[in-house]
Amino acid sequence: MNSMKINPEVQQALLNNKPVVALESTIISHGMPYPKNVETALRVEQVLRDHDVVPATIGIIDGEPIVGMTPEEIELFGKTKGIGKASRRDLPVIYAKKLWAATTVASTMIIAAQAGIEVFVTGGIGGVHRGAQETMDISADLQELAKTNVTVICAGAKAILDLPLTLEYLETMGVPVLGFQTKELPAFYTRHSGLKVDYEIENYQEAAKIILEKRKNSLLGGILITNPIPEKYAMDDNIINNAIDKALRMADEQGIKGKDTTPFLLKTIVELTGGDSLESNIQLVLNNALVGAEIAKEVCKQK
Ligand code: PSU
Ligand code: MN
Repeated sequence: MNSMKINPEVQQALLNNKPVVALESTIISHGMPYPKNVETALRVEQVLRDHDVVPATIGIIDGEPIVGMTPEEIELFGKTKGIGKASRRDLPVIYAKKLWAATTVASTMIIAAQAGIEVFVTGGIGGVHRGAQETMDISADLQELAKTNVTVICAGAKAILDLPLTLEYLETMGVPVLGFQTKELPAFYTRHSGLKVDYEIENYQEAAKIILEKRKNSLLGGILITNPIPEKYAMDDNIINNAIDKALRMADEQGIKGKDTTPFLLKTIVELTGGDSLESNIQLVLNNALVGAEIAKEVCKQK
């Protein structure tokens, strides 16, 4: 296999069954504007450290996966224009051409699993896009959850996606969708989608038990744990839904397609909400880090 650069602190933790949480870099390079992207990435790492968990931000530099980027590398990923967005299909090309690339949920899962990291914290996952009946735009994140052994903690999926179809797809793919202290699938910027998750989990211990049962019984694939944004940071339903509808119309008019769709929608929604959606986005990621840290610790404890 390709060589991989595992940060010594991460390596040490993994060897000693100490908790490590993986973090993605597409959220840095393509999910938020500079400098908030870098600030947020470093704050998320600090939340993990404050809970005695080692952060491992993942990205690709000169064709080599980095597991545990340095603050300097995070800064570069946040401000350098032209860093690509690599999902599963891009990896062999990025490796062969020795390119830099930010990793999506799918490719971060692949690299995390290769490094031996079970828990991965992010904001939102990709899913089935609205209109996918025509466009076939379904994020590779969903297929990855079906086959790669990593638990992803997110704030649900954004309403830029078709949430009912995203849940159907995950069901077909055999991915457990769990609600952390909720029965309802959270919708990223808001706590409510009107859709049910498969199961509610009540605490960290229960989450770790489910993860370990899945591994013990060789039930391949990921687990999706959805954690609602704290009420005080949630957006007003009308405001966010209007912004989402408008952003979707703009994407359509401007012919935005493929891997550009998600970054375009996120950026446009930030503009349309005067930055409010960015603040919600930051807060929900920090909140996911809290929950992810405790779950990672429980997994180590119960192992
Ligand atoms: N959702 C967000 N912020 C993000 C992404 C999703 O709120 O930055 C990124 C993640 O890296 C995710 C990717 O894996 O977008 C999905 O892109 P696509 O829909 O092209 O698969
Ligand atoms: Mn897509």
